[in-house]
Amino acid sequence: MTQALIVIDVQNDFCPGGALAVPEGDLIVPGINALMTEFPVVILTQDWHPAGHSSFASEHPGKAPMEMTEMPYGPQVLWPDHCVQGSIGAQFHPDLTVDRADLILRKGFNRAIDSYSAFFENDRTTPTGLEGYLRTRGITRLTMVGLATDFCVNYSAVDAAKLGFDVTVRQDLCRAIDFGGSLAAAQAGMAEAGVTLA
Ligand code: VGL
Ligand code: ZN
Repeated sequence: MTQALIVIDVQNDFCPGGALAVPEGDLIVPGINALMTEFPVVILTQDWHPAGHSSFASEHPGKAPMEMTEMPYGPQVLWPDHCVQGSIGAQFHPDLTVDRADLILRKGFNRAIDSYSAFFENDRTTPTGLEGYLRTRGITRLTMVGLATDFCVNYSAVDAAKLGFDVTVRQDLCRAIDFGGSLAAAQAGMAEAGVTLA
């Protein structure tokens, strides 16, 4: 039974000073680096949007960041422009140990569909390929850390649990955006899906 550590979106734009800064997002970096040494497999995810991505409020006249819109696939939060492909903001936090990663999985590159989860885009059907990668390597247990607890960590953890993986989220090594009760809702949703909240 092989275990993997999945480090979600520890990128400059999600850290203080970034375009979509998560409070204390940078504080988890040393602990994540330390935890990497305990896992045989480390996977990093990277939010990786083309300029003009449909999740950016700037693409929706009259809309401001953190407002909702209706996409063909359902309701979608509109975000400030962030993690644009090739930008400094899309790079990993400079102190994150990236050399330990076997795989760097990019997501959100489809202009028309956002992708919070490392497994499926926000239409909930388009796969990223991560499930196949994990299964073909015989990986059954996942520990997740990173940013943000209530969006990309939450969606990734719930999808993984629904796919049958044994999932633990280390909340001490995550930080949340937490607006409109999103953190409490995410915690309830993860628990309901069978995710272990540690
Ligand atoms: C994320 C909002 C938009 C995340 C990514 O990594 O949690 N949140 N894109
Ligand atoms: Zn994004």
